[in-house]
Amino acid sequence: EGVGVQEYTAIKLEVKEWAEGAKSKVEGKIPEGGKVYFVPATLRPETMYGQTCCFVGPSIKYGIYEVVQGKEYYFVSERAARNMAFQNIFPEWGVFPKVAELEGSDVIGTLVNAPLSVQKNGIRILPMETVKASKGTGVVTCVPSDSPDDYATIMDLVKKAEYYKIKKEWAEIEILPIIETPTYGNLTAKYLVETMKINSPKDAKQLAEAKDLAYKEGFYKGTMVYGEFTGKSVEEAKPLVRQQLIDSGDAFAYAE
Ligand code: A2H
Repeated sequence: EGVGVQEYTAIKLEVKEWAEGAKSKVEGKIPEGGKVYFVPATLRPETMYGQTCCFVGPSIKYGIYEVVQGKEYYFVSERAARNMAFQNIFPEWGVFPKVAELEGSDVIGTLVNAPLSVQKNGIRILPMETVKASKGTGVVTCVPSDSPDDYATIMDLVKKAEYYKIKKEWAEIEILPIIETPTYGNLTAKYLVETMKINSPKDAKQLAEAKDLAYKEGFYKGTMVYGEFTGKSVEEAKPLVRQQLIDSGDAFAYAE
């Protein structure tokens, strides 16, 4: 990854209903009125309108960490919680109080509210086997219009819903065009995955190439076709959407 600092936007997806497998591990750990958020780290805040689900690594260990006593809790990897504790995200420098421990597989099916997403009834937590424990928060929000990894994972989840023990309709959600690009149209990820004949989310080499193409085309040539900044270039819209999410309390800056 080189020597640079990666400036992520950490998005707060509030839990509305825990999956069965999570209930016993969360029960009694969060006081009445306490809110728990799944916190994906993204480099593409301007795409958040198109969130259709949120991914965790099924065998990754996560914690629920107390950020505001009795009130606000984040579901992230321990590594991310530690980093956040040195970025003034927790009240006490270097301290990240853990109230519960879960595996990704425990939370599959949990219903969360995703800021800006057109899915106003919420989106589901789903498994993504290629999530890296060593990057970001270990939580990845899914935008299948613009992320080839997300698109390939969704196609696989829909195809093998039974194997993944999920409801097909949790994954099979209409894909919203957010960004128009001259070369790939308005569903960049779908276009690239199909034309490059990527058949699996584990097709790492081709997905890395697709990700690179999608990112460059989107950032330098993309125009917003959804939301408040429709008509603006992605380059212009990105910091505006990010600031809006931060100002509304739905996101915060996270670096590593
Ligand atoms: B991005 P970089 Cl629309 N494991 O957000 C695997 N992938 C992870 C991750 C982890 N632990 N943490 C974050 N990511 C994903 C949106 C998006 C993203 C779009 C298009 C491209 C894209 C919606 N998913 O990423 O290695 C997150 O997905 C491709 C650049 O730090 C995050 O941004 O450069 C991105 O990878 C961070 O990747």
